[in-house]
Amino acid sequence: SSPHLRSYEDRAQKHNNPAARALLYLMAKKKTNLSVSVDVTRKKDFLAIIDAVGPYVCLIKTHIDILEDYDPSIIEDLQALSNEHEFLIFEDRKFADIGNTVALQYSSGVYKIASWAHITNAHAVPGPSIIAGLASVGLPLERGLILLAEMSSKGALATGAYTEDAVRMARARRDFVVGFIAQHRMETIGARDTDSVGDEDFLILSPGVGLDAKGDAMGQQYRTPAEVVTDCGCDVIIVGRGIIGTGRDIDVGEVQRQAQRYQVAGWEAYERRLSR
Ligand code: 5FU
Repeated sequence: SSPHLRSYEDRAQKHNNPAARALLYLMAKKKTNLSVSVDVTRKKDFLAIIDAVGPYVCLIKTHIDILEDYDPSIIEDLQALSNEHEFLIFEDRKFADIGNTVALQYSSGVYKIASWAHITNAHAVPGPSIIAGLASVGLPLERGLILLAEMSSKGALATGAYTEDAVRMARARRDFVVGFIAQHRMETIGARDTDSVGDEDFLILSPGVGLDAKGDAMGQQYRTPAEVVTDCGCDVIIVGRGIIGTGRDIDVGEVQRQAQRYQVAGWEAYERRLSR
């Protein structure tokens, strides 16, 4: 049956990729399908938010390059919080170049993403070579890759045949590609032969989730956890401003309350989906 009708626990036991297995295991253990997107520019806020939401999330999503006061000690602090609160780390890097270049961007430079991010993501636009390039770095480190099959923003070009081709690219590299950024499940997409799909288990990570707002002034579009998880069968809800707010000053107590609220909403939506 389609993976979204099975429990996270069951899927954890059967998944072949270590990062996906660890994520599904944590989701079941902590009863959370929430990923918080920590889109702030100051180290102090970044770490305070992660410490506050840590107990409620399975995955912390970062844009490491927006930190203004980045230094390598931030990664050590992030890893300590990841161990303390038990969450994985997803750098939302959206790689989009030829294989050789993305391998360098992933392994090297200022951020050395592969050394600390359990999961990262890539656009499908360069074709299969982008997966080969990232896999050359990530597979030996037991990392997982998410492909962007759809986007949450208004007018996104990743639709139709593009989305289908992204799914085909992923199917050819199931050792490393563990899922999609998407708004729906992808199993029903494209030509499928029973052999290749039998044990296919792609995680669907969905950004564009909010309980209060419907969108922002720059084309973001929000759906509720119930729409995303129960109705559309997605596995992980990614929430940024719905939890961390939109102001410059961070209210850590409020951030924690919102994280708890989204955790409950996401988990209830998952339980409803399984009981259908
Ligand atoms: F791939 C995508 C996408 O399609 N939509 C997104 O919003 C990624 N995102 C990211 O999720 C985006 O870069 C933000 O980091 C986050 C959503 O933040 P929000 O504050 O919940 O809108």
